[in-house]
Parts: sequence; C-alpha cells; structure tokens
Amino acid sequence: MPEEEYVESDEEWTSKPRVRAKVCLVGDAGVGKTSLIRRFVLNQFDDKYIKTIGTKVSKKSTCLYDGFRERETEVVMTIWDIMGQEGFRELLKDAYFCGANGIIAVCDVTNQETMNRLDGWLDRTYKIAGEVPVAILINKVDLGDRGKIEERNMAQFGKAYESPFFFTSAKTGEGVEKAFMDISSRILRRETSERKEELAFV
Ligand SMILES: Nc1nc2c(ncn2[C@@H]2O[C@H](COP(=O)(O)OP(=O)(O)OP(=O)(O)O)[C@@H](O)[C@H]2O)c(=O)[nH]1
Ligand SMILES: [Mg+2]
Repeated sequence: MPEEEYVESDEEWTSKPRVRAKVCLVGDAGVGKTSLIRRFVLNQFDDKYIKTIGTKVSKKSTCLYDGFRERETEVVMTIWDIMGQEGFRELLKDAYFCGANGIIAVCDVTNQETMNRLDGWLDRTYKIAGEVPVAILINKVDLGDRGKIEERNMAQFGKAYESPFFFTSAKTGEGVEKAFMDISSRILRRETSERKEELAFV
C-alpha cells in the first residue's frame, strides 16, 4: 500500500493528507519513456536521444479530491525511469519494480514491435509488483498514423490488464498530463479502498 503521511500546510492551519506512490515506466528502448517524464515533470522536450543508463528517479506531486477522506489529497509520485535496452536492465528489474504502486507501459505508434513486446514487460512487472494499476501509452502520435494501430486489438490488450490506453506525444504534450493524472487517481482510489478494508477490521 502507498505510504501516507499528514503535513501541516503553512497557509491554512489544517493538515493535508499526503500519499506517496512509486510509479515505474516500462517499454522498449527509444519509445520515449524519458521524454514523457521530462514533459510531465518539467514541461520540456528534447529531440536528441540520450539513452538512459540504469535507472533514474524524478518526483512530482498532483492534488486530487479523495471522496473517502472528503478532501484534497496530495499524491507525491516518485517516477522511476529505466533503460529500455536489454543488458544490465535484467539485473535491475527486481529492485526497480519492488514496491511499485503503478505502471506506465509505453510503446511507439510508428513501431508495432514495441507494442507486441509490452505484454512481456507487463507480465514480469505483475510478478514482482502484483496487479497494480497500469496505463498503456501509445507515444509519438505526432509522427504516426494512429489509425494504423488496431484500436480493437488495443482495447482487448487493455482489458487483459484492466488498463486504459492513451495516445500521447512527449513532443507536443498531447495526452501526457491526462495519462499521468489517470494513473495517480487510480493509485489513490486503490489506496482508499485498501484503507476502507483496514478500517472495517478495527
Ligand atoms: N517526434 C517525437 N519524438 C519523440 C517523442 N518521444 C520521444 N521522442 C524522441 O525519441 C527518442 C527517444 O526518446 P527517449 O525518451 O530517450 O526514449 P526512452 O524510452 O527513454 O529510451 P531508453 O532510455 O533507451 O530506454 C528521442 O530522440 C526523443 O526526442 C514523441 O512523442 N514524438
Ligand atoms: Mg530513457
């Protein structure tokens, strides 16, 4: 379960619930994992391709209304980026996925192979992190014809992981905020239902 802590707000003399969530990005090399994080966290984009070596962690908070707490709740996401290239990724993956609260699986709209391989990525993820919320991002829509992607197949694929899919572009920003907000709200909902279950036993 994501950790929760309460913090004093400087502006109001009220405390605001804060939930911490670990979100991991997965997908093949070059699909745009690092670029999506950069767009979401810094609102920037770079055309240069600098391969991620090992892993990198970024942080961003979102504020969402939590119906159970009946108040605004801050979801502090630590966003984990991993190299897509096979290699020592294999050695890192257990530590990388351990304790993950949500997964963002990324493929490239111009490269069907990257989509076919998401299944393998998600399968391994579930083994380590459990059945956490997943969002599937079909990235680089500024380059590709989204009509090429069989939406019907995509819907079935999404069903298997109960995950919605989003067409995104780290370059233009299209769909990026929506996808990250979706995963953070589903993590919060899951945390809330676990909390309800816990309280039911008290
Ligand atoms: N046109 C376009 N280019 C993109 C988009 N997202 C990423 N790119 C480019 O694709 C290349 C690879 O992007 P990265 O974000 O480094 O890919 P990655 O998945 O992190 O790759 P690894 O770290 O090797 O696993 C870079 O040149 C980016 O500028 C996009 O939405 N549209
Ligand atoms: Mg990268």
